[in-house]
Amino acid sequence: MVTPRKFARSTVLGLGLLALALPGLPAGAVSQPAGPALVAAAPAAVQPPDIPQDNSMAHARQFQSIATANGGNRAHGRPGYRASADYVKAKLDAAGFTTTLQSFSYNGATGWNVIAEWPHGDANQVVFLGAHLDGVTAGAGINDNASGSSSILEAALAVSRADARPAKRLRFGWWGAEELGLIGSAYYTRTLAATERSKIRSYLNFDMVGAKGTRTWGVYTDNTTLGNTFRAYFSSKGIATRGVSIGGRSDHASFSRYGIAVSGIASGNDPCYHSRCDTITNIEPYVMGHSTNAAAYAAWTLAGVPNLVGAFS
Ligand code: DPN
Ligand code: ZN
Repeated sequence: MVTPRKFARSTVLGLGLLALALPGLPAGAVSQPAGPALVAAAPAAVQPPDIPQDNSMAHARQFQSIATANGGNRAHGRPGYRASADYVKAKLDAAGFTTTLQSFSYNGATGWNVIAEWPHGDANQVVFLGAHLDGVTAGAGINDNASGSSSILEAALAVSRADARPAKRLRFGWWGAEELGLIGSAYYTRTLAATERSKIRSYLNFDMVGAKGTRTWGVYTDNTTLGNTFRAYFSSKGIATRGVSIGGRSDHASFSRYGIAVSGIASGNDPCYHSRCDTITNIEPYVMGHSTNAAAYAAWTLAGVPNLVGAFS
């Protein structure tokens, strides 16, 4: 069966030939399989991939397994945190990212940020996506925040699968010790040279993006232009959004304090917030799928990935 994803690669001419070749259908019956790329020639601008829901769910299941195998949590200074960082770094290394495990010290324990850069595009213009990788000690921390960690991990892996050649530089960050006061992200921005900080054009935050039952997404109110990028994704899917103000409660604040433009998305109500029941059943594939594709859409759009054939695999 030909999938809509395959159609997205085809030119209008290609579609016509395909229609003629399809057997068992009356003339004229083959018109428009779903998708705007089919009604017109492919847009010259960007076209991000369509990432299956299960891709980011598979990472979330791994984080659940890591918690289960390490005393039930993935908190700062606990073995489940380091195992989470190792999982993320291994995936990114295998995908061709330039990765760094950045250590810091807090509360008598070593914490870790994982930073991954896609080594293409203008290094003077960085588009940054981030998520905190730690959880509270009460549970596995799956919506908070295996959801965001898995979404941006899968968006990064999609960049690699597409072998994308963006105009700007894509960098991803997984922050340690967010739950103790944005410790890892604050360490990263504080210790970055001012000249390097000034290259960061935008920072997008993904914290609690998988909550079961979410049907409208929150878009951070911090920056209208960046927020519009997320709104464009969701409106293209017929999904409503609302503005949310996270203030200083998550890692985008470690960037906005230096004047960097920030935004982000959040899922809906989470009754298991910071609780033992924030497990794999607290998130939902549908929600993870859209949060992941919203992250990929923002990465593609803001970094300017050209719409080349082969960019969809
Ligand atoms: N995820 C919350 C935390 O890390 O404790 C912060 C937060 C609240 C983020 C509300 C998004 C929305
Ligand atoms: Zn969080």
